Amino acid sequence: MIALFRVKAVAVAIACAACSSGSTGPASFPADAFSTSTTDSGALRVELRTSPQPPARGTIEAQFVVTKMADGSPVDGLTLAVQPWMPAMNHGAIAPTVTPEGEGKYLVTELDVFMPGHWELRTAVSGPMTDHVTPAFDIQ
Ligand SMILES: [Cu+2]
Repeated sequence: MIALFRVKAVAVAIACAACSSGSTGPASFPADAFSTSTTDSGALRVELRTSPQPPARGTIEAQFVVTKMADGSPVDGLTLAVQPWMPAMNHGAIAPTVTPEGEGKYLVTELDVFMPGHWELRTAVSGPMTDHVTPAFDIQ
């Protein structure tokens, strides 16, 4: 009976570890943005949050919050194509998956920043409007 209880306790501990890694459950993002960028046209403002934040080497998740520069209203219905890029080394990484979540939020998953250094998220905006934005960060 005691042995069975111990097995259950270990199983619960493993399940919790998986949750907090962010790889299997919904990512949680801090209240404060990691960075704020403006699209090339100047029409949109893009807040970047990452999980973990600050971003760490490996496969991470990110959230873009897109709002109109003019009035701060959220912009839904966009298609965001994110190309991770290391400008200093002239190479990229596999494009992550982008899932619209409403209220101007776009969830970026399977973002594989696999090398230390400076990374750009070269992002093409299409749909109701065409634009471009390049949030960036450094990976230790
Ligand atoms: Cu590199």
